Amino acid sequence: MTETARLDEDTLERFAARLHAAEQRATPIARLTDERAFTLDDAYTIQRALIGLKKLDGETLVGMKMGLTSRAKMEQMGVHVPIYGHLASGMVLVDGGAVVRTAHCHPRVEPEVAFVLGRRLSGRVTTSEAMLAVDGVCAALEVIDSRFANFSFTLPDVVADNASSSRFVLGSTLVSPRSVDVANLGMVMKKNGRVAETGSSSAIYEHPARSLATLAHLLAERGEALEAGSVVLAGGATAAIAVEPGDTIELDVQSLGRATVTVR
Ligand code: OOG
Ligand code: MG
Repeated sequence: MTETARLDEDTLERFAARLHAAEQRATPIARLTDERAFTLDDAYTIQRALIGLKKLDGETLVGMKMGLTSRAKMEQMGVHVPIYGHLASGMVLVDGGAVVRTAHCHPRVEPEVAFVLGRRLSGRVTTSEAMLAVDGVCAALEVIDSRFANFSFTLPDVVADNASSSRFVLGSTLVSPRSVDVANLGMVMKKNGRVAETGSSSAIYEHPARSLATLAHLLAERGEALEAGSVVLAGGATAAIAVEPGDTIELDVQSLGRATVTVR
């Protein structure tokens, strides 16, 4: 197999701008890899350039997310490597808040567990060291939206597209990690009052804290860290579900409480 060539500066910026425009217009585009193959490292460089464009729009960084950390998500998307993405201020929805369908290409919702960090977390930490940096744990719903047509992508595409990040809701109750063991909590996601998906927090990379520790490792490879106060989404525990205007999605996580999002 021949080695994939590095992208030049112009192409990196052009790809980031194309993703940014697709998101702003809520209009899907062809996969970037259809035009040029690129490495995972270049994909993360495009992701950072995309976040740079969001910052120019006035957004700030509020945290990070892990993605493709559960078997259900890997199977659904056909990509079997955990990835990470950036969470920006424009992605925050209040609990019970509404997603505007027309602002997205093809939104889907997935059940997650989120951490709020009390202090900085960096480097090759163990799962228990990672948990020591956590101040609060809560139920979370992530609204993902691929900027690629048919929600179809390869690993470098989805990384460049900021891991399909779009919106997220944190449950109103923040629980101390000292008072609950997050290893194996039951999770039930309902759509319009009916059970849509059920699972366990153990599906998230075997343990949500392992997902957090892995995120710290991955960031350290690029000389970065998780800052105090950051929100971290550990990853979807089940497959994501498509949503349409009028839908209400509720997630209950055992011992953590509920998070709700509506679509209009
Ligand atoms: C990629 C994002 C995956 C998760 O929690 O697994 C993700 C996608 O499914 O489009 O956020
Ligand atoms: Mg997710």
